[in-house]
Amino acid sequence: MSGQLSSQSPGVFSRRQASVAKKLSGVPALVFAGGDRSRNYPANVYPYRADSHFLYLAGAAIPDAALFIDGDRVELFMTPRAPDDSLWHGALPTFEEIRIATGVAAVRSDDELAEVIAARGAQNIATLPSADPLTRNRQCALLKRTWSGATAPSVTSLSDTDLQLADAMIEQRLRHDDAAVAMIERALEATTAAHKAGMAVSRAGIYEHDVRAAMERELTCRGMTPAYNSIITVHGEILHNTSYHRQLERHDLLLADVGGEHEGWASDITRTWPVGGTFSPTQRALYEVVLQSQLDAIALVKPGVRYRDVHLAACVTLARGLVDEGILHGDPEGLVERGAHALLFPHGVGHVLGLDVHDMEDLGDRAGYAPGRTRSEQFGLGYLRLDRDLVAGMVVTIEPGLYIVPALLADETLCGPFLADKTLDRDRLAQFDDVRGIRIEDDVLCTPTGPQVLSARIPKSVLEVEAAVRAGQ
Ligand SMILES: [Mn+2]
Repeated sequence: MSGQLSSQSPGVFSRRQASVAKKLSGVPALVFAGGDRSRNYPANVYPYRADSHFLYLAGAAIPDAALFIDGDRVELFMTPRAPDDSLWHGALPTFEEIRIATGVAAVRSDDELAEVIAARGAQNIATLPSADPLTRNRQCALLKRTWSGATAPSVTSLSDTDLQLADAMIEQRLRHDDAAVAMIERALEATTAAHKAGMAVSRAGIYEHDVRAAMERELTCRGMTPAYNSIITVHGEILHNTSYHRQLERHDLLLADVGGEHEGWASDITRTWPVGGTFSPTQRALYEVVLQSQLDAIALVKPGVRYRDVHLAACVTLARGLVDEGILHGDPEGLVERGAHALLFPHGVGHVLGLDVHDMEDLGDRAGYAPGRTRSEQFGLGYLRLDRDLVAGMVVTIEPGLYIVPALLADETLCGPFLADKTLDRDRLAQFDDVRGIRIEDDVLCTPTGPQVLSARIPKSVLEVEAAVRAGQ
């Protein structure tokens, strides 16, 4: 983020603080910002990114700061400036400037934090384990906890008061306020430019990293960073492919999953386009199958609808398309019940989006799954990250895909039953050998009247995508 403080009105943060404080009903809570992390030696650090719960409540990127919520009073504790700080970092905001921008009652030196904790009793204070191991050690020391290990402890190891804080944050952050939606929309303006630039620059002979440079340039020149490691690859069937060394060929499809982050708020968009500017008949056929699946899923987004049903609807449309193409045989609903579609569409249709790309995944399925709901054990459905009933103000991604993964299709355990009864026609599938991976992803706001596609300006139909690629050739 630009500077340490948010560009948003302080009222945004004081309202959020008051709302979370109310949900805590008097339980004191500490929310840590997290610290710098070293890349290789202590003075060479990764770009600083504050913890998302802290950013949500304070909008400020201040390493090692902590918010203390006690009743309806919220204070911010941070390291006081040293005289030589301005030598390395320039002029920094004063405590009073930070107090005003973050909407808190007071900003205090973190020298005083131990005393404040002692006064309330460390065991009475709710907190959430930081994703940053150094901060977690500090939390443990200050609050007399025993979390250990390299990764954040699972929510099952949290105390009842910690869980009360977790649930307050979940309830608050699942339903975005207008300020949050505005920030996601800002991020999407840059992301829209990035995808158009990526399409326009694509041609045979250049490399994946050339497309990456063109796309991330659009984020950088708007003062943003990528919200996650960009995926830009002609091997879209490798779901988390973050290598960029391959050369583009004329008949390749290029899959780009790239989203900008604005003051911590994320966007998350995938498009797939033909490097040469024209889909082949086989590429086009499967692209249309994924697109129809995505459109059918988006149309279902409205309050009260169970997200798992959105996922299953996307699966049924996809299975129907694959039946029409002769790749699967059977009735689409039955195919989805048996999980046959998952051989080609193995992941969930999306997730919640906010400050985190997978919002609040630091809290595990407690955020993504409604109480009483748990992950399916079926291959495919088990990867679904969200199983809640949608509410107005939620932003979800809708991102079905189709992947031809040789290792999955050769796996006897997964494919055996579908080959034995001729559900899957591998010979027919082999005719689509110029397709490896296709995914189409939009960010969708759930409104009282239905879906609002926040990323609607990014080319998506076959004709729009082809025109956007050809525009640069
Ligand atoms: Mn996504």
